Amino acid sequence: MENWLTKRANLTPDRMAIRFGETTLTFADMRNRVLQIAGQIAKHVDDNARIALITPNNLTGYLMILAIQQLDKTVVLLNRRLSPREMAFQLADAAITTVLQDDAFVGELANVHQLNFSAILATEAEPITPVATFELDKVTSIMYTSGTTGNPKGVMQTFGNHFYSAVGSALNLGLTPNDVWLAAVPIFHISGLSIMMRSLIYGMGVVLYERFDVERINQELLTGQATTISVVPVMLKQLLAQLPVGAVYHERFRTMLLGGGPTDLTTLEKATAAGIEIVQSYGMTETASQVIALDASSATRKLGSAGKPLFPVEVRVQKVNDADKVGRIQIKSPTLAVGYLNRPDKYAEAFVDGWFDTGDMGWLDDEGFLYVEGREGDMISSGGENVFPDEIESVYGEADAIAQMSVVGIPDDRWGAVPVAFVMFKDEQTMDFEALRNFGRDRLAHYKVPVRFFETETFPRTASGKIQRHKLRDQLTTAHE
Ligand code: S0N
Ligand code: AMP
Ligand code: MG
Ligand code: MG
Repeated sequence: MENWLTKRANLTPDRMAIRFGETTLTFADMRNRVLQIAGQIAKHVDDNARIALITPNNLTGYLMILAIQQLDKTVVLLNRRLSPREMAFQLADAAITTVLQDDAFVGELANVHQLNFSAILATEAEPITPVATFELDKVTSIMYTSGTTGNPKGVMQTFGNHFYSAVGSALNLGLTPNDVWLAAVPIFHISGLSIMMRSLIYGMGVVLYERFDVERINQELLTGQATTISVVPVMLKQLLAQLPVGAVYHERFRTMLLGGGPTDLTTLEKATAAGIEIVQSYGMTETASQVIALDASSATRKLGSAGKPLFPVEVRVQKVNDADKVGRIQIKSPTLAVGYLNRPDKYAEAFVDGWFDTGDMGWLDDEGFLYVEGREGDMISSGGENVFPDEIESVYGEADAIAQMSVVGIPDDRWGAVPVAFVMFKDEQTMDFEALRNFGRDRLAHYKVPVRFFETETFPRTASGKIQRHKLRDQLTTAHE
């Protein structure tokens, strides 16, 4: 396909492309800014450079992603909340040479050239020829995803993945020339990057938010400045909690796309009263965003369901026994990432008879609606960020005083769920709360650090010796800190 930015700037040059704070760019403006930045980046990197980006949702970071595309390079998007040590693994795994970073990022990263945005923007641009075509099989973005075991894996997303994802979304949600999508979900996650790609493909405006500023975002939606917003469940709850009594979102507002987890009846009813149509969805980094969606009209009748597969997508549930209700959720979709970087073995293992196994469990009702019943490995979703107990336990296993740790998720008013830890110390050794907390915060993204630690002398185990996390969770009422 022709370069999407070139194509878009030719088709609808005067349409709004992005608003960030006080700045608004049309698609023609955006192309000019992006080509300028691409020329500035080119001055600093050679043809063999492998680029990663660390940025919050700001205009420069957004344009940087588009500029890297213009240079025909793949971008590795780092979760800005990761610890430097977690980033170091991803940088080494992806053989990154150059990190383009927002000036607010202060971490020192070994073996890479760190370039601040301000330094790039102060450079005299080199003339560049933007790439002519966006080949659908070209890997354009890589995002790391953690799993139950082993190191995080780099998910390789192609232009074709993003294209089919945008088309599948539009065929479900519809599309009007006045659509504007508010992006407060991170552009380093597929929730946010997919909005950027839809914008180019649809010719749709984006309103970009750096912080999840609940009050201002509600104002945008009450006054119809955006027609669509992507949220995770905790964002939806906060928006509703801070809505003035009786306030109703503007009639131009069409859809709130909810991903990352389901919602409950009370929240749905509150949303309906505020004129908010919620489209619940299921998707993952590997599927380049939503692949299953539930319209607002079926939300009450199919409470707890994530919906039906989008037009380009097929879903099946693979059960161990025919009599089982729940099985493994498996997907076929042109949006499916083409591999895990350097891990063809892990990618191959994820397929069963040509179906991609998501690692999630669920069931299909007789009308084909999918219900997600949780994920293997007791994954915790804290504010839409995935937390894997095994990963936390393994990092704390490096502490001298710790003999054994087991992490479970507990409900939390602010984040939906948070990790807590049961810890067994070695003889005569111990660590207090501060020491345990700091040990984690030095090594892990802060949202992964257990919020409470319970000392224990034994762990409930299966006959084969595996710790039974569900029993630990049940014990929480009797445990002491
Ligand atoms: C909820 C968010 C916005 C909270 O961030 P906020 O309020 O900006 O926090 P900060 O000011 O940065 O930090 C303040 C303190 O809070 C801690 N903290 C931040 N986030 C979390 C968290 N999630 N859990 C626990 N603690 C957190 C900070 O660490 C800080 O504390 P200190 O100072 O001690 O460090 C933010 O978390 C957020 O943006 N969450 C959403 C992430 C997300 O988008 N997840 C989805 C990932 N999945 C996918 O992308 C696939 C599904 C998908 O594509 C999709 C998903 C949703 C909607 C649509 C789609 C789609 O299909 O298109
Ligand atoms: P990520 O790996 O960050 O892309 O997050 C994707 C994971 O979030 C999925 O594999 C699921 O475990 C979870 N998830 C996404 N959507 C839903 C949903 N609607 N209900 C339950 N879990 C979900
Ligand atoms: Mg350095
Ligand atoms: Mg994942």
